[in-house]
Amino acid sequence: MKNYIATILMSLSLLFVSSLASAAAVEIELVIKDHLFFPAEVEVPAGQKVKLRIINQDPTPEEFESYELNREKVIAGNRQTVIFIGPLSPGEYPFFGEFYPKTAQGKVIAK
Ligand SMILES: [Cu+2]
Repeated sequence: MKNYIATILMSLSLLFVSSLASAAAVEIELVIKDHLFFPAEVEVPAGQKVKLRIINQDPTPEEFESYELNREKVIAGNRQTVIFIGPLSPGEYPFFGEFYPKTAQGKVIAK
């Protein structure tokens, strides 16, 4: 009987952990290199919170900036950061690197 209860408790906790995992935000990587964003077009699921990990591979700092996403954050050279965006309505949300705006351009596309 004790084993039976332990088995039930264990499967319940596994269910709980897996539902937590599926509720966690989607994570997407965005790399800055040579003052460009890779990928320049970032596809994200609409209607969901998204974790955007921004990895600056340049030795110089860059500022991720987007009026449409209402986000701005400085990433030091050779460092990374995380920002949360969304849930977004379907559409396009431009962003740029404020320190190198001529080259560092991209957009989030929510579908
Ligand atoms: Cu700014």
